[in-house]
Amino acid sequence: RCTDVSYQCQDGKCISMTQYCDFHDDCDDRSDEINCYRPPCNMSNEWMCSNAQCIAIEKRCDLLVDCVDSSDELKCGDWPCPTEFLKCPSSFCIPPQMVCNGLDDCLNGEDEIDCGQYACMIAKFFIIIWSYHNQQINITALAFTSAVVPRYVHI
Ligand SMILES: [Ca+2]
Ligand SMILES: [Ca+2]
Ligand SMILES: [Ca+2]
Repeated sequence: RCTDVSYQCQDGKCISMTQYCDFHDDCDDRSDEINCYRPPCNMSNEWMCSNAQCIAIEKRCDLLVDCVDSSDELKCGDWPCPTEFLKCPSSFCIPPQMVCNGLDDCLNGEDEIDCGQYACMIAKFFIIIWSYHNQQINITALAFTSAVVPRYVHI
């Protein structure tokens, strides 16, 4: 009854083949998500969602929903962040570019506390800008300048 490019649910409904085993329930009886082959996640750089979907490990607790079932953003309190990421107290992991960027990303803005920014000239027209947060240094920009920047300046 379904066309060649569609999948027939056990109750007879036709869905697109692209909806078969895509982690969303498309058949009313959910038969498109039963008996799917789910390859195991690569545990060295992936995390397995509750629905067996694999996502990159940095996407766990990063405030954006990546698992279809949202399980990557649940139970973040004890999740240790990857190196480079800042852990908000008992909460999410903040990527380095969001630390000390002037916007509160942790619930109480802990990622914007104890920040500093420095610049130094590396060539006649280039300056490098970096920031620190609790002694963790992040290079934030390599900028073009015509201004005279002393070798090392707090900005
Ligand atoms: Ca589906
Ligand atoms: Ca996520
Ligand atoms: Ca921030």
